[in-house]
Amino acid sequence: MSARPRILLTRRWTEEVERYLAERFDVTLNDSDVPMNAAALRDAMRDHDALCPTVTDRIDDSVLAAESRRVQLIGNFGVGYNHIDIEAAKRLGIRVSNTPDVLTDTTADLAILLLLMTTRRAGEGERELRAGRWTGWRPTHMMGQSLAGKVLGLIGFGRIAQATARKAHHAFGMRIAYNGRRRASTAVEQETGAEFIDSVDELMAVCDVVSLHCPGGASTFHLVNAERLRLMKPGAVLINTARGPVIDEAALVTALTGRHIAAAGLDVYEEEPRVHPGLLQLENAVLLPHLGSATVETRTAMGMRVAQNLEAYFAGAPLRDPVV
Ligand code: 8YV
Repeated sequence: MSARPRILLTRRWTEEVERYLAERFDVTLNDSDVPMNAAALRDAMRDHDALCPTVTDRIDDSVLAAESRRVQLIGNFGVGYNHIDIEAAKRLGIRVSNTPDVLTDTTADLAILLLLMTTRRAGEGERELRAGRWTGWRPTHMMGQSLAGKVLGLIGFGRIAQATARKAHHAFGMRIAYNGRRRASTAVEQETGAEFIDSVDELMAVCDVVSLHCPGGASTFHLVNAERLRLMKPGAVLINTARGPVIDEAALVTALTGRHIAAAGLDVYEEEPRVHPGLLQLENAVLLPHLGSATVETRTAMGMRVAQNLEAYFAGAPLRDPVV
């Protein structure tokens, strides 16, 4: 009989991490790699010591409070945990961990990719060329916007926002403004070139590009709504690598259709994997399929970070990345 803790990964992880975990735990894999429904998640809660979900799993009260629950730890694969009912976990005494740090630069790189693709109209250009519509070079062809001296405004100023600020400021000469729950230290402000603006409305109104880096969940639902989109400068750009529901997608479609703002670069959506049909029609929307942390190195590092939390927990040591 094996005394090894039983753990379940709700999706397939990189081979390296699956092998590492299999050497240390009794691992259940979801071979189909299709998201598990609530009933299957509840069953898993009864048969395992730890459950390792991703953003595609809804770990709500009904799952956490499964009858005859055995799971003691939710080892989330990802830094964001708005898909887990944290209050219910607290109430039930279930521990939750996440994977900060290891995806910071990779996700910031993707924000920069969207910043460049939107301001230089890269998606539009590629579509034109592939469709055989490119008639050749001309001085006024598909002109975008330069970045040097422009103001990048960050909503939320955690690790990923700070890394995005550093790259935009030092590599592209952008000026940086931010709004967050609290003001960063003077050292961080100096190093990232960032200036604190104490209202979201003001930040929306003064920036050339606004990039979202706040957590998801009820407190940020539709933070960027029709009124806030109207506050943006004509010709401004909106980037979202945080969580889809932070933006009212229908209102964004209206703002982009009327060209009040020049473009949006999105990696996340209100109801993934569904994308608002209005967005799909727009040349000035760059749309990626939630690829923020999707590099081999980072996805392996995220899995290893979950492994470290599992190992600590089952050794009776403090969690490396406790959420609860
Ligand atoms: C992940 C993310 O791809 O870590 C996060 O919060 O959004 C992404 O990097 C995904 O959430 C993994 O569950």
